[in-house]
Amino acid sequence: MTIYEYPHRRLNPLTNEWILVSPHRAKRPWQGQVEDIPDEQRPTYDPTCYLCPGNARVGGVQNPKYDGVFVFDNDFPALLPTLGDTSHIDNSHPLYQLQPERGICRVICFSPRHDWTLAHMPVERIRAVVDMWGEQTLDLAQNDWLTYVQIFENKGQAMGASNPHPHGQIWATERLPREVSKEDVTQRAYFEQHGKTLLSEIVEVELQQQIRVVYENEYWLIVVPYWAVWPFEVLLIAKRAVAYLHELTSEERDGLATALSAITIRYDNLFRTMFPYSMGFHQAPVNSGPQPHWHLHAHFYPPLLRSATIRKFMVGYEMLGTPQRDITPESAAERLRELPSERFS
Ligand code: H2U
Ligand code: ZN
Repeated sequence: MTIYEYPHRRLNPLTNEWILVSPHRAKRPWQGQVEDIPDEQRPTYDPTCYLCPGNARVGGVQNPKYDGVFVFDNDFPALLPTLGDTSHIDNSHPLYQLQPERGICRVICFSPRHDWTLAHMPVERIRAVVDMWGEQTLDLAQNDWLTYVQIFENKGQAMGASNPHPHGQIWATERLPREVSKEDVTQRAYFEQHGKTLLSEIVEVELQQQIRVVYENEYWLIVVPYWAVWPFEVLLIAKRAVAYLHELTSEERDGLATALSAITIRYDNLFRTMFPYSMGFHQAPVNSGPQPHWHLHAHFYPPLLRSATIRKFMVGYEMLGTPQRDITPESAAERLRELPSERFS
């Protein structure tokens, strides 16, 4: 057996953290039953949904009868743009440190159609979402005290989404979030040493090796990263080393919409279900000077392992030791790559 079939560690160069791969465990009999859970039947409009056009939200504000993409300030924001009374802050003990954190939280409805997800949406409609993500980044960056615009989507109950209506969130913060901060350090170090972005090198190697490629078009590459933790985790990388969503050309935006459609459809086809995940973009910090080391990408973290109902839990050793996976990233990529490009129905 080669080392690829033996327990080994792999380095995530974006976070500089190791993960554990235990490929031999995947030899446990693959129950493999693809549970055929029929698509949950949802109406195109749900009068009780707080995100559907024309409906009242929890706080009482009424949504407009929007037709495309609709953004509003989160009625229950995790961050506030104003600073509270900071006079009681006592950071005199080095082990008890506190920083006030300001921010702005928004919700973005991808479509008026209650029954759709990105996997159902026509590419032109996804393109409108891509445009809005860019617009929101620029708009939020007008606040010079914000340094980061985090765009993300929680999809499906398994990932804690509060509502099936297709939507995502945007949290913009005064400081860099933890994951972004790790990627900032590693990408900067790589750029300083090699004069090109870390992810341009990854794109080059992945295109050469092909074994982890799930999908590719002229402008975007989707791979199961070498260091993936979640069974069907993917990384969506811009082929050009662009730093921000709003810097994408029109062709790159179309390419991104097509790539998002391609991966979400394959995900749904994998277990013939509305495939849950958390996804989000990592773009460069805003209001922070030139960022030549930053390379735009998105992470998809889906929890499912073997079927629509069997998920991977990040517990035990993962919480206390190191994240671990059974099936190799290469075999996950192969399965995803071979799925049909049209959504099952
Ligand atoms: P999630 O499904 O990812 O939790 O996102 C839904 C967000 O929508 C959540 O942050 C907000 C919640 O605070 N929300 C409103 O702002 N208004 C509402 O009427 C319902 C939900
Ligand atoms: Zn709805």
